[in-house]
Amino acid sequence: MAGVEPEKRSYVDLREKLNKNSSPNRKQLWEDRKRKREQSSGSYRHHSTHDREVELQKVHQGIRQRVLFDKEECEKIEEKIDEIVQLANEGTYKSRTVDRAPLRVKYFFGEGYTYGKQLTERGPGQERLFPRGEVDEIPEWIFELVVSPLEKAGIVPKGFVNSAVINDYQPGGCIVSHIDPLHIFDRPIVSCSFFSESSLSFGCKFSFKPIRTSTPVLTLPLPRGCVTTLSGYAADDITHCIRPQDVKARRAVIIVRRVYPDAPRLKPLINGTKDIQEANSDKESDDGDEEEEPSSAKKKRVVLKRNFRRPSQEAKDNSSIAHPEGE
Ligand SMILES: O=C(O)CCC(=O)C(=O)O
Repeated sequence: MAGVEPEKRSYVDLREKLNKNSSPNRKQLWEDRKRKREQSSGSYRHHSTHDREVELQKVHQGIRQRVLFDKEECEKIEEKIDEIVQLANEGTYKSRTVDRAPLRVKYFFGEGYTYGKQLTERGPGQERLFPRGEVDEIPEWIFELVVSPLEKAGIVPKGFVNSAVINDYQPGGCIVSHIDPLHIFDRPIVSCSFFSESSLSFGCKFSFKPIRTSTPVLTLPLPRGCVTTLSGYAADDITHCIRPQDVKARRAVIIVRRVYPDAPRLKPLINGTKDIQEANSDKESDDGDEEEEPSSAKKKRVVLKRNFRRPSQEAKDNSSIAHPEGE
């Protein structure tokens, strides 16, 4: 069973899985997983107790947890997070670095990508990295205070991390159910929790207005200073989320990941044109569970959608670009 495990936990098994996951045929893997998810029809209500237990076991097998940062280390990292918040409020960062929603702000470093309602063609497999240089570099302190301890503990191989995201949640903030895009991010997905305890829920459906969540398959405590890694079934075959009721006080997470070198990327704007064409268009068509990302302002989404519209689609689709909340 997953839970916070003792200090000296070995991560060797994760690295083995990691090697398996770097095989070139990720598209095939994605399609197989999609088929499996469709077979189980996404409804946990109709599963037998046995099915639920089997699934729960598979989720637990893909989770490792360990309290890696002590109180002093947490305080130091939390001060640095506060500095990031201040720099963002002063307008220091590139626009793609900061993504604001009402009770949650995301800061992307190293790499950023289109997701949720920023996408014209919505759904898993459609996510694209922003052109190189459109988000700020990973701050040095993240390497020193977070990545280096993770490497020393054997949680990630040296040089693995090329992307860091900080989510800063206010009470009631959330991240809707999603799977971190398989065509963009290697496994494991590593997250480090700060400021206060929260919980990560698996296999939970969101509905909106008012926001509601179904009963999760698993709700995993995330204490302050705890590192959680997701791989295998827990990362690839079941969605995870942070429910609003599980953020009772300000909480932040630093998610460190490896972006594949060949992950599909948007081309930079040329001559100020608003159309962004996609690089690696042969990598489209992956599919899977949906990320149901609620967004801060519909207005902002509309602008983004226009920006990501491809010329071929512009001709086909002149209809409304607003989508209902919550997919
Ligand atoms: O807040 C967390 O611990 C998880 C966040 C997450 O899954 C994400 O931002 O993709």
